[in-house]
Amino acid sequence: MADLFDQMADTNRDKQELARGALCLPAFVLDRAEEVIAELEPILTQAPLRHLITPGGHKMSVAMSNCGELGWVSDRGGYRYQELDPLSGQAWPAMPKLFLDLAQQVAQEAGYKRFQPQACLINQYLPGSKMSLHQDKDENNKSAPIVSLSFGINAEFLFGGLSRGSPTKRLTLQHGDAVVWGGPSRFCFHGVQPLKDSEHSLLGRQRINITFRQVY
Ligand code: MD3
Ligand code: FE
Repeated sequence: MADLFDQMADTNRDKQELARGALCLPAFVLDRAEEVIAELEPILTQAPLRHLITPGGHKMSVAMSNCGELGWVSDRGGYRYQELDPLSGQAWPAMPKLFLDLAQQVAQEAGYKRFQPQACLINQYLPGSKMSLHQDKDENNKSAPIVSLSFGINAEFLFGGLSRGSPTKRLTLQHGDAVVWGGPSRFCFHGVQPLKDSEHSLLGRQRINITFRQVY
């Protein structure tokens, strides 16, 4: 029963600065969610979601794919951005204009006027999937922000400071939420708690997070 409330878009949450440079825009892309989800279908047919292997040899519980000129990948050799999907040997699917428009609108809200992401990483969480505390450091451009859009069931997001041991704060990311991570927050440690089972009316029992990255 709680699920029915969980998946309801809570549009009364306020825009808030989570940390210096980190702006949360609740429900900012809610009215475009169905279009975003429709755009994902052909992308994920061409470049299917897959569980990448970390450099340490662990299989990630989050399934990933990409669209755009560059895609983020991980294997025994390390983390990197590359032009070709290692599964197909082909270029990643193009980034839909809608995705770029939304990412730039979100960045603009936080004062970034020239956000030009080359990569869009698509993360799929099923119940139990998690992402351990980490920093995003694989982008050559260290001044551009990262924009994140969440869809489907709620996630408990954790973010800390610039060292792994800094205290962490929690935030529920809901369907349609946007967050921009720039300035001093760009290198904050962050992660996602194991996804609690629930059901969303558009996406079923999953969460999709898409992040936009200006690699160079
Ligand atoms: C804070 N993804 O793909 S999105 C990732 O929900 C990643 O799938 C999470 O962390 C997810 O690397 C979190 C929000 C996010 C994205 C990038 C950040 C928060 C961030 C970069 C710096 C600080
Ligand atoms: Fe991250």
